[in-house]
Amino acid sequence: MLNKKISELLDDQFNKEMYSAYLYLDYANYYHEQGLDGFANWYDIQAQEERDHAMLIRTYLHNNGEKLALEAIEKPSGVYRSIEEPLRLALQHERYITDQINQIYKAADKVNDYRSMQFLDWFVKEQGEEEKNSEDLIRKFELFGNEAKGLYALNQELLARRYAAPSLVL
Ligand code: OFO
Repeated sequence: MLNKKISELLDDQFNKEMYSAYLYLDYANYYHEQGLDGFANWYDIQAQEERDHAMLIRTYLHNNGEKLALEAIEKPSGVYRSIEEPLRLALQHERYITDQINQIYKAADKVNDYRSMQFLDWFVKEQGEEEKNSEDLIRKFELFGNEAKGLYALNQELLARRYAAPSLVL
């Protein structure tokens, strides 16, 4: 059994990870519509990773005898004003998720829930990587994305991304 508050926060985080997957699928759909299959591939894989994160939380809750309540997943906007906009929104979103993970970590520390803190260590590191990836992508877009050849090359680079299962196994 976990502390009730920690269990609730993790349950809520499951929903946020599923929303992240939904959000990134929305970006992927947008890029498909724009003919940018590399950008779409990048966010399709991103969405899959977010779903993995949700499933890790689910497994952790189950392994600790906790129930998981499935709540409705918020609807992403589906409307973007420029090719660059989802990239910037993704960074904002990752920073928000980092803050949420940090808050659960802090709450776990408060109730001496070292097990959950150890579980969350992986997510803390992962968020650092995801923020960096989002920042790098914005930087590359600023450098190359505003002219056709550069955008084509960047799209090709993103097309080469392959899915890798999470390094955390529970
Ligand atoms: Fe779930 O990894 Fe970022 O948001």
